[in-house]
Amino acid sequence: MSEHFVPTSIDQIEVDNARLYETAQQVGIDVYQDRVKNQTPHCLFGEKGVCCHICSMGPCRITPKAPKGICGADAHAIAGRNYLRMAAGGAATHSDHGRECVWKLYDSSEDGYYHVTDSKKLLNLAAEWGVETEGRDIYDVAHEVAEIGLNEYGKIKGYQRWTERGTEERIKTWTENGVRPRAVDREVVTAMHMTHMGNTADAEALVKQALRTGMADGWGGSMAGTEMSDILYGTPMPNESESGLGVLEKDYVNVICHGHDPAVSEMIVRYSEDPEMIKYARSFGAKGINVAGLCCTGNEMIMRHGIKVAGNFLQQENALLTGVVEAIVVDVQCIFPNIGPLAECFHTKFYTTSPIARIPKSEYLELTSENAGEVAKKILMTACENFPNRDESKIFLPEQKRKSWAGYSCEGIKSRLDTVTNSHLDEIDTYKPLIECVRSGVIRGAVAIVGCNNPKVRPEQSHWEIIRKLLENDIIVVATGCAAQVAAKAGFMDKAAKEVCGEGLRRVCTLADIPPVLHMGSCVDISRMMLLVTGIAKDWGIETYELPVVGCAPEWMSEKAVSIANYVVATGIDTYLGIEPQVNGSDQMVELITEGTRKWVNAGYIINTDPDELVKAMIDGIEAKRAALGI
Ligand code: MSK
Repeated sequence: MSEHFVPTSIDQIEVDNARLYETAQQVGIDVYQDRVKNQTPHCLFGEKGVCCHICSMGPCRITPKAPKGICGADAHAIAGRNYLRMAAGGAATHSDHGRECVWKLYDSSEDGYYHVTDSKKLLNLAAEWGVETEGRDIYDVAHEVAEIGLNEYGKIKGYQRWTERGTEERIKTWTENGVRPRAVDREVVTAMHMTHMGNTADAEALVKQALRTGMADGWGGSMAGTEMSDILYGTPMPNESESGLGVLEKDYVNVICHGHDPAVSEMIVRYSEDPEMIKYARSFGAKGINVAGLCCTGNEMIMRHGIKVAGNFLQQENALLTGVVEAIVVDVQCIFPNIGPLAECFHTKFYTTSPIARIPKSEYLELTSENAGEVAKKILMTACENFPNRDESKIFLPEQKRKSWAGYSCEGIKSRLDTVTNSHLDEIDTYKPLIECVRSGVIRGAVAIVGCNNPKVRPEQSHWEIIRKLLENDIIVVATGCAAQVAAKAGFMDKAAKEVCGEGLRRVCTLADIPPVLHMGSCVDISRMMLLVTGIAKDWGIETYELPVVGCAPEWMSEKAVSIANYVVATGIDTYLGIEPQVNGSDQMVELITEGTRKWVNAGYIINTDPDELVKAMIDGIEAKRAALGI
C-alpha cells in the first residue's frame, strides 16, 4: 500500500466511538452498544425465520418435534411468508418516499417553495411518457408528468411504465416469468394478502412475489423518488466534500439532517445560506451555520450540494454525543427512537417533520409544500438561539474527517467519460469508453456496494475489507446508502485513494479524474445503478446478466434491503450478502433465493458471513462472467 494515501481504519474510528461511549455513560443514557448486549443472544426461531405470528392462534414456532404451526403451515411456508413480508415492508417504504417526491413535483410552482431545477430532465421524462411540451409552461408539464407518476402507484391495469426503460431481454423475462410489477401499491397489497393466514403456503410462489414486489420498488417507487428529486433539486454532478464526525464544527451552529426524503433537508440547506440567517447565528456568538447530514438524507445533500456527511446509521447517536449539535431534524426512516431521550441529555433540539415518523420526545413540525420554508426557518432560528446553551463539560468532538467526492449520478459518470475518454470515439453520452476498459481487462468489473451497517458484526469492518480488496483487484466500486459513507469516511472517495488500486484501475482513475469508489447516492438511488447496468448492457450489446458486475450488501439490516436485493437480482445481477436472510429454518427457501430465482431472472444470492470469503466469491464471480464472455 502506498505511503501517500492511508485510509482511515476501523480501529481509528472506534477509538473516537469509545470516547463518545464514555460520554453516554457520563450523561446516563443507553446507546446501541448497550442495547445489543441486552438483546443478545437473539431468538433463534426469529433468526431462522420459523416463528409465525401472523394470526393469534400462535405464535407458532417450528422445531423437529413441532414441524407444523397450528394451521398446518410448515417451515417453508412460514419462512417464505416472513421473507415476502420483509420485501413488502421495504418496497412500501421506499415507494412511499418516492410518492412524496412526486407530490412535491405536483405541488411545485414558480413562486412556491419547490421549483423545477433540472428542466432538461423533466422534458426528457415528458417526452418518454408522451407528454406534450411544445409551447407549454414548464410547470404545466411538471404537473402533468407528476400526475402520471402518481397514477403509477395505483394504475388499474398494465405494468409499471418505468420498466419500459429495461433492456428488451429483461422486459421479456420479467413479463414471461410473472415478475414484472403492476401498480406499486397493488404489489405491496398482493404480498400482504398472499401472506395472510390461510393463503399462499408454497415457498416458490412467495419468492416469486418477493421479486415482483421488489421490482415495484426499484423499477417503480424508488425510480420515481430519484427521478423527481433530480428534477426538483438538480441532478447530482461530481463535487468535493468531506465525511466523518469531524465535519461538525466547534464554533458554528451545527444542524443535522437525518432520514431519507430531501424535501426537508433542501429547505434547511437553502435557508442556512441566507445571509440574514447567518447574521442571526453570529448574533449568538457563532461563526455561522454548519449543516451536516446523516444516513441517506446526508447522501442526498452531499450528492447535490457537497454538504458534509457526519456519519451513517450507527453514527446517529454518536453525532449527538459530541455535545455540539444544536438541532437534529429528521424526515423518515432509519431514525433511532432513542434520539429523543438522548437529545434531552444535551441541549440538542430534536425535530420530527413527517406524519410517517412520529417519535416521542421530539418537537413535531409537520412540513408540507405550503409551509416548508417557514418550518425550515423556525428550526434554523431555534438552533441559532440554542448555540449558547452548550455544556462545555459534555463536549468531545472527534477530528476525523476525510475528503470525499460525490455526485456520480449516471449523468455525472457520463460527464467524466465525455470530457476525458469519449473524445477519441467522437461520441458523447455513452458508456463505451468504460466498456472498452472492462473488455480489455484494464478494469476487471464492477461491484455495487450498498446497504446499512449492522451491529450483528463488527460495524463497517466488512465494508472496509471488501472495498479495499476489490480496488486492489482492479474492480471499480459504486456505492450508495450507509455503505457509501463507510467508504467516504475511510477516504476511499478521495481521488488520492487510487493509490490503493491495482495498476489498471489506478490508470483509469487518473485519466477520468475520479475516485475509485463512486458515490451514487441514497438507498432509492440504487435505481440509478439499475439504469447504469441497463445503459452499459445496451451500449455493449449484451444482456445485464452477462455483465461482469455484481451487487453486495455486506451489513444490510432493513426490510428495504430485502426489497432492494430482490430487484437487483431480478435485474439479472448476482447479489452477495454478508448477513444471512432470516430463512435458514427452511432448506427450500435457502435453495430458492440462492438458486431457484436463476431459472426466472438469471441471478440469485450468494451468502457468506465471512468478508474474506465473500469478496473472494465476488472476484471469482466476476472472473467467471468474463470467461463466459470470452474476455
Ligand atoms: S439509510 S436503509 S441504514 S443504508 Fe438509507 Fe442506511 Fe440502510 Fe437506512
